Amino acid sequence: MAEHYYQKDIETMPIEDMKKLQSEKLVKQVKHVYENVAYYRNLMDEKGVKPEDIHGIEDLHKLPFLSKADLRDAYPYGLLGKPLKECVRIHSTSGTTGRRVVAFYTQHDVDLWEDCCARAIVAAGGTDEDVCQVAYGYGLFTGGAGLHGGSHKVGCLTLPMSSGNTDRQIQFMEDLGATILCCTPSYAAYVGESLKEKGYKPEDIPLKAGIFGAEPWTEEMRHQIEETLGIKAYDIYGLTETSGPGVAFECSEQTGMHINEDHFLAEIIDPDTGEVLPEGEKGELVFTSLDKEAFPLLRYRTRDICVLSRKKCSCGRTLIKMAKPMGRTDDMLIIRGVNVFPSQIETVLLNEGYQPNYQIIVDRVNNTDTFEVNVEMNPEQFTDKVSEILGMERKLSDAMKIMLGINPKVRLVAPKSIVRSEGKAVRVVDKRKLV
Ligand code: DLL
Repeated sequence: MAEHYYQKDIETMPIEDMKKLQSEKLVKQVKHVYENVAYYRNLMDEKGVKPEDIHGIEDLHKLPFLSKADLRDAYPYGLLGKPLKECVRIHSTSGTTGRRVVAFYTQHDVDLWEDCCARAIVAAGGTDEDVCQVAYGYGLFTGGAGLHGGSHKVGCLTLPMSSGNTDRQIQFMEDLGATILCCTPSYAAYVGESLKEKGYKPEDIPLKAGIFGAEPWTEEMRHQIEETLGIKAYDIYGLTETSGPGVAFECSEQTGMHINEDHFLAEIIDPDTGEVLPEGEKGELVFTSLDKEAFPLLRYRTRDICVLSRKKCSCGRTLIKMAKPMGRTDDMLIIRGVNVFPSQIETVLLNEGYQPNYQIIVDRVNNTDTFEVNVEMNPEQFTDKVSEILGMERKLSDAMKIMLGINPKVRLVAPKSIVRSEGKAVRVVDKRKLV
């Protein structure tokens, strides 16, 4: 199959030209941020760096990092690069005020984000002849809106399904002839299993490709999804802080994701020292958004562990590639595509009058994440009446759903029954083998 591109000039640009473009954009962006974002200006002043010190990407290392802690300090408007009047959208991750990321977009930012997603769809073989079923969540989560916008740009007939209601997904898929499915890999696997259970064979549905991301997934899972759905499964990466999906996307070679480096400049650093590591070394992925206006994060530490590679790609794209993320430097879990921090569970427990004695147990059964939280009752809460316990469990699970966006199965256990560890408490038992 001949390779197609959404923005060929950019996607196949000679590397030296790309570096020149990045340098020009970086100089402008640093000036924009220094002049408009007091929070980052202070960080630059503290480090003794002025916009005039940044002549190109070779000076990137002089700039200070931003981390999730900075997002917390600056919440909600402290990192805004444009007046709110010029912003047209927000997206957000779940969480308490401290953990919640609220990203702002101008129309220009939405446009460039949708271009990135359009590049991913075209790289997966999408054209204006395709029917693109978007089964990522719509709403504050970036998955639905991002792929939806990209699908429009490519000119696909877009099915804005959002996540869940698998019977309806399958019915639309069949009746409207969806050819591209966009959702989390675990949901794709679940849809595949459901189709199989209903007696469908891969050739009974016209799907040809899937664009799956937002959570870690293995090569084994890719093969399984490709087999059950009869498609080619492409990875897509992104995070709310940088816009959402489409920061990087897979091509036909399926050996890592091309980073849209005309918009997002990537570095790998040693997470302990902050030192920039040479290409090919494993470390923390850091992104600088080169032309976003409203939420222009410079040197943002993603906490994702990754490797970059400039090896020539058979698809003809020259954009640098990132490997599948290989873990995180913090304790964030991704459960059914939703980011979960143990501290969020702790906050709910304290709000609901429990002690923070709990254990999170995550597993993957039939390609779907299971999510259980065992919580100790206080001696004064202790009861052996089953109906009371069930009511208390439901109340806690509902409170967690409000905080996280997903419902864990909460199990109340007797006081002092969760094993105490002598060192760090073992808060999370993750039985999935994702990397
Ligand atoms: O997950 C954006 C997204 C939506 C990406 C749809 C792809 C598809 P957040 O909820 O902010 O944004 O979560 C970002 O998810 O730092 C990674 O740890 C993880 N992640 C995202 N894509 C992948 C992937 C969206 N393809 C966090 N493989 C990131 C592994 C991924 N991890």
